[in-house]
Amino acid sequence: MSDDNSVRQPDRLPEYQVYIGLGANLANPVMQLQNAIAALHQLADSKVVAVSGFYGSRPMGPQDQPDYVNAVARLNTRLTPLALLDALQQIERQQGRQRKAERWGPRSIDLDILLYANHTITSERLTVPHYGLTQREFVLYPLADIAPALILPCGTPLQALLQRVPLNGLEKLTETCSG
Ligand code: ROI
Repeated sequence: MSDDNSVRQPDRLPEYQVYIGLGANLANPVMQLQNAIAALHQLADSKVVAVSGFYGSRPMGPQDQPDYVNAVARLNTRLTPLALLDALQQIERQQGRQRKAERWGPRSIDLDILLYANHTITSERLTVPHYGLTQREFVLYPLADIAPALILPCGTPLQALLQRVPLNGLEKLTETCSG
């Protein structure tokens, strides 16, 4: 019996552009980010197309923890938002991330979906754009490295947010890398 092509689901989802925030402040944070980027390069149905510079940042939240290293990566992906979230959480687990009771405590690696194309997602597991995106210098400045002309889904230009959010000691450690 031959397959009925007319009822098949499309083999491939459309490709979307997504931005992933990376942060770490334990167990050699620079290496944690490098390992996470290497893991992003291995993600199914996805391609890393740009990575911002690495930035040293002061901890947001409890101050009795080490400074962070932060960066942002741009991916083209055919993974759905939840499939992407699952994949990111798997990378976090592989890198020894332990979820502790303390909400804003130190972490070996944090991978957040900042933006998923122009979509707005509000579900139990996922809020996109990421709720901290508009206020966090350690997200906005790395994002501007690789997407200076970005307009958020709400219509606000990234450049307008940068005007409002001071550097707060943010320090560029390495250069941006594209391709
Ligand atoms: N603070 C900084 N500077 N960078 C982070 O990535 C970061 N991540 C967090 C909290 C604990 C909110 N603070 C942070 O999850």
